[in-house]
Amino acid sequence: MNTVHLGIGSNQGDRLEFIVSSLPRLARAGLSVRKVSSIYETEPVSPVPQDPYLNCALRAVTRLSPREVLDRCLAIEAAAGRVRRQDGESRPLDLDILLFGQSVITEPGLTIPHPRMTARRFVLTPMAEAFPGTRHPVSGRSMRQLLRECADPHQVVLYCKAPPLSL
Ligand code: PH2
Ligand code: MG
Ligand code: MG
Repeated sequence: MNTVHLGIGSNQGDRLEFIVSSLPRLARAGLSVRKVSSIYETEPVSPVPQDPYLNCALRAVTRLSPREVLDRCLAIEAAAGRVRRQDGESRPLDLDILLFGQSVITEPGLTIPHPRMTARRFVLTPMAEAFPGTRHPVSGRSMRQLLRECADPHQVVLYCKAPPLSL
């Protein structure tokens, strides 16, 4: 079994519902969700104006490979009505692989750890809350340390407690 950390985001439609309903879908896809952070409302990090996001992070265990996890995340995003036109645009659901154990992977379409996670407060705040001691495999720094060192000025505010894990 491998441990995977995902970041979840939504800034379209019923954001909370998109996030909460992705949890049983992940479970059915072979990702056994063990812990979910609180949900935060976050200022969009984007060159074009867009609506605020809800973001959270979770830990799951899985027998799937990193590529299989990616494919299943993309399928769940598509089922939520996500249409990919360009990078960084608004989306009902975004499921990003942040960490896959201590693996470092650079393949077409699949970069782990997520290349922008250490620069983003909307990723590090939920990660540091739920998984403070988890270490980044390249820098060796914990999520707590990375958040303390993060210079991202975009606002991140607690929105609601972790959704219940009825699995
Ligand atoms: N995702 C992006 C781009 N910008 N900003 C916030 N606040 N939250 C996100 O999840 C997010 C973003 C691309 O995936
Ligand atoms: Mg993303
Ligand atoms: Mg994504």
